[in-house]
Amino acid sequence: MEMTFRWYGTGFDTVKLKQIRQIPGLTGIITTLYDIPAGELWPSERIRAIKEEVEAAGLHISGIESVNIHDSIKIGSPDREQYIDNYIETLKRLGEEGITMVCYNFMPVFDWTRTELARVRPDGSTVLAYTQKAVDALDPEKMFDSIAGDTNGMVMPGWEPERLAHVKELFERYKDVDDEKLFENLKYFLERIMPVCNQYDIKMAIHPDDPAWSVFGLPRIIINQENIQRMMKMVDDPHNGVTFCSGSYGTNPDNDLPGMIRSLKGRVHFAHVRNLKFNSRDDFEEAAHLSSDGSFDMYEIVKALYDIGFDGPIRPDHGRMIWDEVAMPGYGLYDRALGAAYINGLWEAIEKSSTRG
Ligand SMILES: [Mn+2]
Repeated sequence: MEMTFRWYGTGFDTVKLKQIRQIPGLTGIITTLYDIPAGELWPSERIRAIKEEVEAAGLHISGIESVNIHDSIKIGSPDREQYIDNYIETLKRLGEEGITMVCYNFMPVFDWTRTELARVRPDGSTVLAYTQKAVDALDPEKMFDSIAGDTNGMVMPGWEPERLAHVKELFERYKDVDDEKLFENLKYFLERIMPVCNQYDIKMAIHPDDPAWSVFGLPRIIINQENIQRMMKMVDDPHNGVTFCSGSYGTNPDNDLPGMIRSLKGRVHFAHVRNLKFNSRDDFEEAAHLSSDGSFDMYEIVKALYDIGFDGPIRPDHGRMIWDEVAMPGYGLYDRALGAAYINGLWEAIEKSSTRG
């Protein structure tokens, strides 16, 4: 594995590359062109510029999170062709710059969903949290307004105000899209992009839906082992792979996280490792990465990645807001740096105990 860190780019992220460079054992950056709307072509010069900026800081780009998928591709409307063509051309331009891991998701309308962005934990840190009750009581059109006040002035990934101004129309466009249709549209998209992925050896890594069930009646398919195996088989190419995100699959306590990882040997191209604390089945909050702070056995998760020979980028995921940091919720420097150090420690211990017998 290679330890990496998500960075939104100069002007969008409060964290600086020179700070990331000082996290021990961390060499890779996961980034994106944050201001380019889903569906638009990525300019080659912008790709080159961000690559040079990252390399000038003594790091390198290990992958993109994300190249977002236009709603027309997920809905399967006739205008999807132009957006798929753009996607293919963007992948080609990334491949030409030697960037060969691309994370994306296939969630309708909303990206990840949380009902609180700053729940206070007993130690005074604040975290993202989810309560089903709050979602059930909410009008989806108000979802954006309900969290907008908590973002520390930052635009949250997947929650761009321009797009969400049209939530009502979007819901209307998705009204005939059920799970089967969404699978079909995903298959169509993957089949169209596989040739360019093979040409440049680009590994596509689908991010799970978060939370891993339907919200607001919208279909959600990347939620469990059965569905993800169906997806791997329907386009059976090693370039069709996954981002294994423990915090997203783990929102459903029925998901056996280490077992899922083992079932995906050879198809895990990117790993997000984080912990959640369940207060009840319908209420969870994000925790420190350490096993004892949450509900997951982080050792077993990292061990499963080690055992399948995972050699892709791994990153700490959402961190708590600690030490008075002001940053995009989940994406401060301090707690994610602690997370990276902890995962590195687990990995070293697992590796040494395996090889020293
Ligand atoms: Mn994730």
